[in-house]
Amino acid sequence: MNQSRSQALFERAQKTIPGGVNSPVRAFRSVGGAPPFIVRGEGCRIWDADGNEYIDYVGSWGPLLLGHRRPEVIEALREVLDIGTSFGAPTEAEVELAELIRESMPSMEMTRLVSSGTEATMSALRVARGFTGRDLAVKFEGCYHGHVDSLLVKAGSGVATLGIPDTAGVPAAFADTTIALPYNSIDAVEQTFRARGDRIAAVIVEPVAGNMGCVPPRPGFLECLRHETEKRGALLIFDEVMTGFRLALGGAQQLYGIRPDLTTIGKVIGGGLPIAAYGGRRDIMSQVAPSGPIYQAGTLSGNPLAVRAGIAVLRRLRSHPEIYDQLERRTAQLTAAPPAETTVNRVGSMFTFFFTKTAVTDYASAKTSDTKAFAQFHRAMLEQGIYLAPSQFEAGFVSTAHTEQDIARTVEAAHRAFAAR
Ligand code: HOZ
Repeated sequence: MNQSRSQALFERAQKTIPGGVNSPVRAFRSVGGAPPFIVRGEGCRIWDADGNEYIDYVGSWGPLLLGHRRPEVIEALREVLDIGTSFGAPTEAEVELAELIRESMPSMEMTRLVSSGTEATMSALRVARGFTGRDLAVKFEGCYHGHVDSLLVKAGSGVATLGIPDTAGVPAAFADTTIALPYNSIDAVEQTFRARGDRIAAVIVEPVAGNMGCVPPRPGFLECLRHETEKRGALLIFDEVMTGFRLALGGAQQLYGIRPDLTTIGKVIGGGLPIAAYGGRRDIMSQVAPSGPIYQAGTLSGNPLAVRAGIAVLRRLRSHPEIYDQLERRTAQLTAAPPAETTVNRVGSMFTFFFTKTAVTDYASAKTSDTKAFAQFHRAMLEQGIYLAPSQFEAGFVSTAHTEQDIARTVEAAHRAFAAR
């Protein structure tokens, strides 16, 4: 496989960009080699600077549920280019998007648009603290909620991939406001609420974890979070940046029938443009400035390009509910026959092959994976034109653009890659 152009670009990039990338997870550190520098995408395919073609299961780390260059999204963007790309003033499209979000995810009675998932979780947490007058937040080990200072404690995603124990630059006082518990541990949650329930502002959780690989909630776990928070006057925040509109139109909260107080969304809602949002109960969101005292702002919040892309995606999803059955079938086909030495986790169109025989239910069990074996598998897949997230601690994503043939080709490649190890 020729990667000479990507190699050269990576070397050049490292002179002016830390690690040569604008987000650590892109660096291929845990699998080795230079990351392919991407020049183009179409449907479920991407091409790199050396002309290599890949079937893409990263999908820009989740946003591309409808694939690259979905015609409705491109058309919406073209329309915006004719009228102006940023005003820093309200537009009708923002109202339409907030209404579409509320219709799709009824717990989001009010929504504030922001530009990234990190902004959404940071803001939701601030709102929870402002609303409850309490400081502590419960999060779960291996979950990742963006690079919010206090939420980088025991975080998944790039923090897990790079094995960074305590992120430099996070003041101890901030980290001390976070209680990190094992994912799926009902006992730990109950015990923590018994001991400190009156000081906890919020529990923030990925209702299906995607940042330690894909880890579903065990039966009763989300229900326990709902029950304990309600009983103790804390807020339940579902971080649905990854799962929102992906697992169902109404996200994981629809799938599992739990109504959180606040929700963060991102990724799919932008169809590949930078947008995210937080929202939830009207009485809570009414406390956000200018209607209330909790301040949060953003020059590019509600940016017209991103908003119109979001409207195009939501309209498509709302008018084609069969999309979710298709995603379910395709991803089931992809994960149907995992080799004996792996454990596969899947929820809807999110999946991970863990290189361990242990059932993966939390961060500790995810870490039993043989990451060297994963790296070999990853390289073998890349060389066969299959582009997977370059880390054991990330989820894979199937899009509506993946055909049965694409999946069959991927399964064959996976069998060869497993056999070659
Ligand atoms: N949540 C994404 C990966 N798990 C973020 C992508 C990034 O960090 O660049």
